[in-house]
Amino acid sequence: MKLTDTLVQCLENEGVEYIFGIVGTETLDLADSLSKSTKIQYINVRHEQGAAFMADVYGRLSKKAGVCLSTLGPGAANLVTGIASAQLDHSPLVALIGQAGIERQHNESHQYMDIVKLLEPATKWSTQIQDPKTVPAVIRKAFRLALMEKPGSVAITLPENLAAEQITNSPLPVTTAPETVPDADSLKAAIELIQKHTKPFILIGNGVIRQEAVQELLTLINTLQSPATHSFMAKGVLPPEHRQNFFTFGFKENDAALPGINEADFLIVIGLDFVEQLPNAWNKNKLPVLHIDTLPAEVNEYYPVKSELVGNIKKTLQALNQAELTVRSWLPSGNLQAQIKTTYQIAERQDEALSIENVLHLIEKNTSESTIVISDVGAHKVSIAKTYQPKKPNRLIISNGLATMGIAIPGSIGAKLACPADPVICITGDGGALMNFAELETAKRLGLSFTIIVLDDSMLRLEVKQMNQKFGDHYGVTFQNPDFIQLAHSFGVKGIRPKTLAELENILKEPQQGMVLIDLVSN
Ligand SMILES: Cc1ncc(C[n+]2csc(CCOP(=O)(O)OP(=O)(O)O)c2C)c(N)n1
Ligand SMILES: [Mg+2]
Repeated sequence: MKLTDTLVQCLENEGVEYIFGIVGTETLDLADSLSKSTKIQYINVRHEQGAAFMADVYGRLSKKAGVCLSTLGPGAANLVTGIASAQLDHSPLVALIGQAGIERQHNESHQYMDIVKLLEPATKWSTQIQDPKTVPAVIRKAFRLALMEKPGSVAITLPENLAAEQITNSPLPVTTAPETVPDADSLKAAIELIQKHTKPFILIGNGVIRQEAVQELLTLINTLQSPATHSFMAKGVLPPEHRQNFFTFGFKENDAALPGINEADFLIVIGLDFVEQLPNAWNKNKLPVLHIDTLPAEVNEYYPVKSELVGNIKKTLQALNQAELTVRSWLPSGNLQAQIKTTYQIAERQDEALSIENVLHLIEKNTSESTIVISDVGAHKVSIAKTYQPKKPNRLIISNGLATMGIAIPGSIGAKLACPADPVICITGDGGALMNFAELETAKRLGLSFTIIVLDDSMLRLEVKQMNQKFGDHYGVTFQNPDFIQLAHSFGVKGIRPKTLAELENILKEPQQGMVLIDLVSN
C-alpha cells in the first residue's frame, strides 16, 4: 500500500474526524489518500495559521488531538503560531507537514528549510519520517504524546520522496497512557500539611478542567471552606455565587484577589500551569505550597513546595476527599469578595453604554449553560477574564500561554466542529479579527453557525492603554478599519451594527442560524 494510504489508515485508527490545512506539491499524495477516506473530513482553510488555531481549539474541546496539515517551507512557517499556541496552552495537536525529498535536503534547495528544527521549541516532539516502515509507530507515538499530560503539540514532517513508497505495515493498536496516583506517603504528608495550617488559599488552574476534576475540587473546597481563586483558563470551575469564590487571578498588580492571597498562611495549588502567570506575581510572600498536578512542580523561588501530589488530578482529589480533613474556614479582610465583584464589574450593569462589560453581562444573561465564548487577545480579553462568568467549565476559551491575537475566528470553527450542538460566540478586537478574517469563508463554506462580535475601536487598545500609562501618549497603535458590515456581506455573512444594548440583546436572544457578525463601534 502507498505510504500515505497507510498514514491515513493510522489517522483513522486514532479517531481523527477533521484535518484542517492547505496542500502543496509535497503533500499531494497525502491529499490523494485523504480523498479516499470516509471517516476523515479534510477542511481546506485560507491560511495555515487558521488551520492550527482550529486544531488547537478543537483539541481543547473534544479531548482528541486536533490535526492540521501544511506543505513545506512557507506552509510550515505559517503553522508555527498555532502550533505554539496549542503547546503553551496544553491542547493536544498533531501537525502533518510535507517536506522536500531527502535527496535534496543537503543542498540549498527551493522552499526547503529544516522544519524539524523550526518547530522544536514549539512542540513536545518534532520529527521527520526517515523510514517508510516507521509510519504506524510514528503516528501512534505522535498521538500518544500529544494527548499525554501535559498535552501539547507534535509535528511530523514527511519528505516528498517517501510519500508514494509501498509499505506493508498496519496501524498500531491505540492505548492510552496509564493514570498515576500519588503514593500513600505523599498523601499522608499532604494531609498533615493541610492540617498544620489554618488559613489556606486554593489556587486553581486549567488542569482541573482538563482532568475533569471539577466535582472533586468542589467537594474539597466545601470541606475546607477556604477561599479559592482560579486562573483565566480555569474560569467556570466555581459558580459565581459560591461562598469561597474569589474569582480570577493573574492580573499582576491589578489582581483584586491578591490582598486575600497575601493574608493566607499556605497555598494549595491545583492543576495550575505557570505559563499563565509565574508565582513571582501572586506569591510575593513565598507562602508554603502544596502542589497538586499531573507533573512534579517546577522550580521557582516564589513557589516553595512543601509537599507534592503528582498524578491524575481527579483521582488525587478523590483520595484527598476520603481523608478526614477538617474545616479551614477563614475570610480575607475588608469584604474582599464584594470588592472583587465591584472591581471586576461582575455585579449588575451600572449604565446603558455599549461597553465590553455590559456586553458580557448581556451574553451571560441571554445564553445557555452550553454556550462557548471564545476570546481573542487584547484589552477585551482582560475584561472577559475579569467580568465574564461562564456557567460551566470549558465554556470560555482563552489563549493565555502564547496569548496570540487572531485565534478567535478560526478557533470558533474548531469549537463548532468539536461541539456542533453548542452555541458559539467569538469576541475579538478589530486588530485580531483582521488577522484571520479570511476564515469567515471557511466557516460559511462549512455551513457553520456562530456569532462574531468585533470590538471596532480602530486601535490596538491594550497597547494604547499600556503606552499611555508608561509614556503619557501612544504611537503606532491606531488604524482605519474597513466597513465590517460590508466586509461580512461580501463573505455572504450577515452583519449588524447595534446602537444600543437593547438592540444587541435582541440579536443575542435569536437562535443562531448561519454566521452573524456584530460590529460594536467605539472610540
Ligand atoms: C500575534 C500577536 N501580535 C501582537 C501581540 C501583542 N498584542 C497584545 S494585545 C494587542 C492589541 C490587540 O488589539 P485588538 O485586537 O484590536 O484588541 P483590543 O486591545 O483593541 O481589544 C497586541 C498588539 C499579540 N499578543 N499577538
Ligand atoms: Mg482594537
